[in-house]
Parts: sequence; structure tokens; C-alpha cells
Amino acid sequence: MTGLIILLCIVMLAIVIIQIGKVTELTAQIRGEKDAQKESNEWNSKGLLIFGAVFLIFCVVSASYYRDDMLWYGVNESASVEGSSIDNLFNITLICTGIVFFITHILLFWFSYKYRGREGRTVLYMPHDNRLEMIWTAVPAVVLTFLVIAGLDTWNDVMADVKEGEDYIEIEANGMQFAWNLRYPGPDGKLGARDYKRITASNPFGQDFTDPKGLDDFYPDEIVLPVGKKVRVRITARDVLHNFYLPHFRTKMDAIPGIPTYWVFTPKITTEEYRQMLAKSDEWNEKMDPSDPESKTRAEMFNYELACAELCGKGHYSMRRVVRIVSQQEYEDWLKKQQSWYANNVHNKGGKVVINGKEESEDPFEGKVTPVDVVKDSTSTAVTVKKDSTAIAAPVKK
Ligand SMILES: [Cu+2]
Repeated sequence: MTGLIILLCIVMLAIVIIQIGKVTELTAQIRGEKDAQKESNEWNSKGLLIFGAVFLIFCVVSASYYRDDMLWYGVNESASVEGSSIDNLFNITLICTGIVFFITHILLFWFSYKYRGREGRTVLYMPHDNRLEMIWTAVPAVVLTFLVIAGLDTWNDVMADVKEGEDYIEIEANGMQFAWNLRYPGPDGKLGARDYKRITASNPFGQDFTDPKGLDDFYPDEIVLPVGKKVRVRITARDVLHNFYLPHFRTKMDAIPGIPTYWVFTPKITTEEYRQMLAKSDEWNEKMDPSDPESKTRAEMFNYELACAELCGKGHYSMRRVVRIVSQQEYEDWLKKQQSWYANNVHNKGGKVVINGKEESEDPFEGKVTPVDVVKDSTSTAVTVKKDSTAIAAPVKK
């Protein structure tokens, strides 16, 4: 039925077009073909000229009006050192293409007006011009070479891994349907080994706890990083493709099941400083709740965030984690409050995992002994793992 209606519409449309054609033809005959053509040329060429000018003004005005809403411009400066070099490249490309856009746009509409059809005017026949060929080959070649080299330079800058002996923090972000699991290395600064076969509800990273490096690893629900310190993120996925996306840091990398990727960046603006920067823009000074004068502004409520930039399923939109960039001191205070995942969720819990058809205890030490000195936290019921005691086999204190 729908098909028939569409077919009928097409037929009707064709009839209308034919009828309009006939009417135009008849009026042209009545008024004289040449006059009609001349009049049409005048109107069309002027119309194009006006359209060209209005369109150009609209482009400039809308770009400056929406500047603060666009990630790369206005108050939305890159919050990472590496991101700034991406922004620079982006701006250079925009300047080059912008110049070309202005020149071609103006010429296109000006020429359509200047060379409109007029009586007695003939077309210039120019089959070939060496000078013109040279110009429009050489200029784009030089500009593109410059852009490609600048691009490669930025790429090498942004994609460089950490060097040996360099001071950095390594964390892991593991994408799954539908959340980002986060892992920090704990006081030893090293992430422990993991094996996807060991993944269970109480061991979401599939950590192999026979590796002492992993016993102090903790899994926070937000990313907290100190300003000015290099960070290396191990990016992994548990089920399908995800994408580790930190827009304010210009960080975007696929999380691929089976192929670990990484991203290195250095945060340069704390969350608090970024809020103050945003507060310079009118848009960001709007109240969160316009009907409540007491409510906070958008800038005050701002937080950096981690998103998933790969459409990974129904709950894709919910893969959000808050990112906080703080001072070194605040970072250290936060670290002190974090507790080992092993000690709190696996140790002495009696969970089981099936590896290659064989049932094993999730806790390799089965709660009896542990290679770390496990102490009862005096202020809470949680168990924390002490630093620098990885070699001691101590019985669990209860
Ligand atoms: Cu995702």
C-alpha cells in the first residue's frame, strides 16, 4: 500500500513539473523568449550574489556566537599538555582551509554575477594554460606537504609512549557493557598481572592474585589525578569495542578485546581552575535550575568526564566516570583513603573460579596465609594491605 502511494506521488509530481514547464514555455512565447531569458539571468545572478554574502556573514557570526560551546574554542582550552598540540594543529588546518573557503566562496558567487548571460557577450574559449596549471598544482601541494609534516610531528608527540626511567602514574581502564572499570596500582606503583579467565563478579579485572604486585591494586569509581604529572592509561575491553574518551584532554583511544592499547597524557589544569575558566563565559554562568536563584551555576557544577565513544550497545550512554584533577597534596590524601581490592573483596572470601575446567579458589592463599602483611584497620572493618611487606608470609589477623 505504502509503495503504491509513493508511486502515485512520484507520478503526480512528474505531472506537476511537466505542467509548470508548459506554463513557463507559454509565458515565454507571449512575452518574447529573449526578454524572459534576460530577466531570468538578472534575477538569478543577483539572487546568487545576495545568497553568497548572507551565507558568508552567517558562517562568521554563528562561529563566533557558538565559540564557547565548541570544545576547541573560547573557554574550552585543552586541559592536557598533549591536547594543546592537537589543538594547534587543528587551528593551523582551520586557518589554511578557512582562507581557501573565503577565496573560493567569494569568487564563486561574484563570478556568477559578473559573468551572467548578457546580450552580445561571448564565452572565452581557453583549452589550456600552463601558468594556471602550475599555480593550482603547486599551491595545494606545498600547503598539503606542510600540513602532513605538521600532522606527523603532532602524531609522534601525542602517541609517544613513556620512556624508560620516566616518572609517571599508570592506571587501567577496562571497558565493559556498560561501565568503565578503573584500576590503580596501589602504593607499589605497579599494576598486577591479570588473566581474562579469572574474571568473576568479585574479580572484575580477572587479577591473578599470585602476583604480589596486584595485591594492593584498588578500583576507584572515579579517576583522580594530580596536575602536572604524566599518566599512562592501559586501555582494555572485556566484551566488545569501547573507546576511552576524555574530551577535555583530547584523549580518544579504542578499547579492543584482546588487544591492549594505551594513552599517555599530562593534565595541566585542575578541575577547580577549569571551573574558573568556564565561569568567564555567559553560557557557563547560567544557573543549573533557572527557577531557583540559589542553585549553582553550570561552571560550578562542571566536572571533567570519561565517556565511551564507541557505540557499544543499549547502555552505551551510561558509560560515564567523573575525572578529577587535583593538586599533588590532594591526590596523596585521596590515595591514603583507597583500599586494596584483594584485601576487601577476595581475601578469605572463599570464592571459586573455574580455570581450564578445573575449579580453583579465587584467593590463591585461601585465606589461611598471605604473602602480604594483612592488618585490621582500626577505624573501619575493612582490611588494608601494608606497603613494603610483600615478602612476609604472615597469618591473617582477625
Ligand atoms: Cu562502550
